[in-house]
Amino acid sequence: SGSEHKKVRLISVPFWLGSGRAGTELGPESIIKAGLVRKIRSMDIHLESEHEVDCPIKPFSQGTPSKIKYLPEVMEMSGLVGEQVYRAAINDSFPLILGGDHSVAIGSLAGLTGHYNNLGVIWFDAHGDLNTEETTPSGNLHGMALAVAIGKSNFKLTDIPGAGSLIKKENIVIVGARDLDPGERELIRSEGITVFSMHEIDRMGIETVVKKAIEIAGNGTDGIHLSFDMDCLDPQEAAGVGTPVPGGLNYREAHFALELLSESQRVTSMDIVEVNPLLDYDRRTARLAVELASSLLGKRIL
Ligand code: 5AB
Ligand code: MN
Ligand code: MN
Ligand code: MN
Repeated sequence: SGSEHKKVRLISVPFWLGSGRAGTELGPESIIKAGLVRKIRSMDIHLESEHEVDCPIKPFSQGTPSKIKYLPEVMEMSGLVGEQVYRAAINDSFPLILGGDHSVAIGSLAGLTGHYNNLGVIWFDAHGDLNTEETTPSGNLHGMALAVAIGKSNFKLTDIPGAGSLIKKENIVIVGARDLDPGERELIRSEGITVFSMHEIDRMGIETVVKKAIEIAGNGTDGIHLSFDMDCLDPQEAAGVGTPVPGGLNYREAHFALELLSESQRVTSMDIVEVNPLLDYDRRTARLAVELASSLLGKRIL
């Protein structure tokens, strides 16, 4: 296994209900239109299949008012995504999951933990996605996905049928953070979660940060999932995301990070999430998503 898999399975998840803002359900189609399939086919990779998950697009949980928005829909989506991701993983294919908002990663991790005994996670994001039911300022599940994964919220990864164990906090690494809520900061401190914020990237450089991230997520694990929220990038590079935050990764840092991850041959799956085509007027964010995915899958300049 490793990132230079011969076989890739593309799993599209047109879903927005975890973000409370429509648009990301158009993400997979937009990334494919920007050339993802063409690009993968031009590389030395077998694109085994493309699968679109039939997830809820219209809310069905209205009338059950709760602080957390669309929990039943997110749970249904996660079960369906998990099934597809699990099937790809047991077939030794590299699951490439196209979101959708970042709650889609709950589905990816459900499927992956069904297959891997001990999965590490590298989470590129401007945000921590570590809110719980108690700390969320928005009620949006995409801001809780990592807390769900490590079992710190009431809703847990293991509530999804087919999920294996929770992700160990020792094996998760957040890269690119610059907008954390007070409750997230508190959780990071109390749980000792590794965060390489933009401050650490400025200080140490992206190469050192990525190498350390691979060490931590790879320590004693049998796979590393890369969850890539496009808002980790600076809004000048990727304006087409729902929650842009200034001061993010630049074009070259992002490319180099994914080339290093590819070289490591440790990454066994990837999600690309939070592309919102309604805000991506020139499709530049979708095109950048294509480039970054191909770097991770082994594209090189020479
Ligand atoms: B994303 C915020 N922390 O919880 C919250 O894009 C934003 O998946 C979450 O990183 C952003 O609502 C979630 C304020
Ligand atoms: Mn493998
Ligand atoms: Mn996120
Ligand atoms: Mn984010």
